[in-house]
Amino acid sequence: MYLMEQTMRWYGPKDPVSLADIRQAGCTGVVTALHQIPVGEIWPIEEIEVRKKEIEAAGMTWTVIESLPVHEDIKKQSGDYQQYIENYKTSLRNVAACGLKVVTYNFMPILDWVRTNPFHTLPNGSSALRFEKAAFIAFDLFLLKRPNAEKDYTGEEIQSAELRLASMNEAEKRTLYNNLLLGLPGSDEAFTPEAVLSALETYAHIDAPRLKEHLFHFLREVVPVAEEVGLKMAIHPDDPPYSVLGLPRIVSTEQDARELIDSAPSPANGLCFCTGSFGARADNDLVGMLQRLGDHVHFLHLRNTKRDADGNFEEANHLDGDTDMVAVVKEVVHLMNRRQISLPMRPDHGHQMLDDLKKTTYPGYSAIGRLKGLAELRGVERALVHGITV
Ligand code: DNO
Repeated sequence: MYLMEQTMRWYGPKDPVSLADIRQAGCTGVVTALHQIPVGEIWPIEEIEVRKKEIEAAGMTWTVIESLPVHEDIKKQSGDYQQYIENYKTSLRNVAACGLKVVTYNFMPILDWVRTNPFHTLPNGSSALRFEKAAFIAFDLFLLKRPNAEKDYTGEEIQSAELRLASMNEAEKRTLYNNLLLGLPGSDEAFTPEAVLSALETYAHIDAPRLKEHLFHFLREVVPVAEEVGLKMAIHPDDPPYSVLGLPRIVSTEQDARELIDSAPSPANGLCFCTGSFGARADNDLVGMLQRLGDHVHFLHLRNTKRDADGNFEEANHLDGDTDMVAVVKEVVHLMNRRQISLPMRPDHGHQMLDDLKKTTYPGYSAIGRLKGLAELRGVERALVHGITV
């Protein structure tokens, strides 16, 4: 029987969650990146080796790279994008030379994941990441003041956003602002409003079909290199899986995933199957996606979300929420045993709870909540493998 390889994300030596913590959680693998290298620059073999040895000295292996980020110029096909693609290829060759196997990346313009509140207190006192639609629209229209933003919303949505803004005091507005401009995970930088507006402006002429063409071009360039050196590319879906701030988002549905795989057919061209991101859309059938696209799944992010009728969602316990996680894990077990491989998984995010409520960690990446999620997920898997499906 093939079981999932248990891993956790580690943000490197500055992460308050240590490699020893990750090992004690029961992980054999670590998911990390060379966060110190500016996006677009080549990852040198020496630095990859240093990080790899550090993880091995802690008794684990560096299983997956998350992320080898794609430079904005590649997404826009502007500036030096051809050079950045060449650099990307060199980095792929370097990580493969060091024995790494899976590379996660995303193609979301400017912003990665977006939440309105990374510290939403749940009834039991723990805290979860939450996306509140009215607050997000209030931010877009009245705090960021994105030109023409009102065209992206219905009259009803604008009205709810006005009411939501009126309910906030100045401190709450500032907090909302800062939450939304937290920046990419792994970076401490926040974007200034001017920087966001001018970055958004650079995408004014890029709609979804055009961004797809840019992604497909990138894949046609890098996938053959990945295949040659024995790497699997795993694209992370959009989070949330729809357009934000007027930006196109093109990895949100099964159709999107199918198109990107077909654009550069190869076993090396695949997905990071993030149940939390795909699952935030009611029209994504996660089990069906695993059945139909399973050969291209190279890495799993297991996480659950709970949506409501107003378009809000929050991160639920790993086994609760809208995704039937037991059904997903069952399908993953079938998939791994059909393919005769063990897929790396990580419990994606976790509630901030217990002692972690006093600590500052990367939002979503405290130790105890992730450990709880991991323990529940491996329990489900073990029970399924033993044929106990009460
Ligand atoms: C959020 C993460 C994402 C992911 C990137 C991959 O918690 O799942 O930030 O790492 O999108 O490139």
